[in-house]
Amino acid sequence: MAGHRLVRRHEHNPILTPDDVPYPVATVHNGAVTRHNDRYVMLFRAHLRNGRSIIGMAESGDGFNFMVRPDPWLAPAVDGVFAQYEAFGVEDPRICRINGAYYITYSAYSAHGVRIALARTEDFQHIERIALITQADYRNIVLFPQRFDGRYARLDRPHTGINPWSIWISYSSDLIHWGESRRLMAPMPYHWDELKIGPGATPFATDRGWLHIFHGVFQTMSGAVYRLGAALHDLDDPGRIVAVADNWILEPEAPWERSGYVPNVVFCCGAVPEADGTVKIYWGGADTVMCAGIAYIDELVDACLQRPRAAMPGNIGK
Ligand code: BMA
Repeated sequence: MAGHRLVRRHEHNPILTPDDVPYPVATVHNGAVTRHNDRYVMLFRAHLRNGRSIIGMAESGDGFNFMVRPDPWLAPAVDGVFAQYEAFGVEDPRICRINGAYYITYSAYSAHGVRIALARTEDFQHIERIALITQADYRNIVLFPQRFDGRYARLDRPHTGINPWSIWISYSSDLIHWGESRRLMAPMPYHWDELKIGPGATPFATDRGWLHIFHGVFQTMSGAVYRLGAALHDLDDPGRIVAVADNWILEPEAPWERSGYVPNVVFCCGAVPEADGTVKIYWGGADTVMCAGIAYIDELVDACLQRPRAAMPGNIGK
């Protein structure tokens, strides 16, 4: 269908810009969103004007019109082990609701590299930092919102110098100690995601599997292009991939996605499935603004099932 887009952009994109933030920031991007008490809560990343990031919070009644809280929600810790590992900033949060509490995984940057920290809140007022749950160098961790055979599962993205950056799965009985890690999905050579892929939004359940919106990167002569893709994981065993959509589901098209702090980037940290069969998808545009759109969940599932590609393309392991 001419002009058909799986993800329909909201008419008032960008839904947040640095001007909407009541403290000085250069960007407002890579926001995670969840529903809390019939409202939508967004935790976003913002670059301060020294180039380091904090996490801010915004709230909305309809999931599109957000008001930003007057102060940052999470700034680098000033004491203890977190201070040592967050000194360069906190980035790219994801939110996962488990048993009535919200667990936030975010990137902690420091001279030691980038690792993932886990925090917990029940009301978005009080934040408890729990633990650093990876060593360096990891980014982009999404938790599944339930246990599988008694164990939590996460998708993660270690950095690697040998094979292209890929999506792995790891398991834990307490959300703190993780293991049994296994590589699950790899970039497809000469494809839109050939340089690297990484977890995006917290996966949500559909009748055909967990739907996971991830990002993929392609290197061009004028820099990298970040797009979004979709994958389905088995409902009972998220370590089994049902299908990965061959085509991307969203690419930088709007002016604020094509130019900004980092050009040609759509980067997703959150999606909220709705009872009417749609999902609200949130992404950072050019690492500068927040954008939103909706998709029909069935269409995303069909994109995976009807035109799948290998999860682990052939040249892996050479
Ligand atoms: C990644 C991360 C993201 C960012 C993206 C595009 O490596 O730094 O936070 O959105 O690059 O610049």
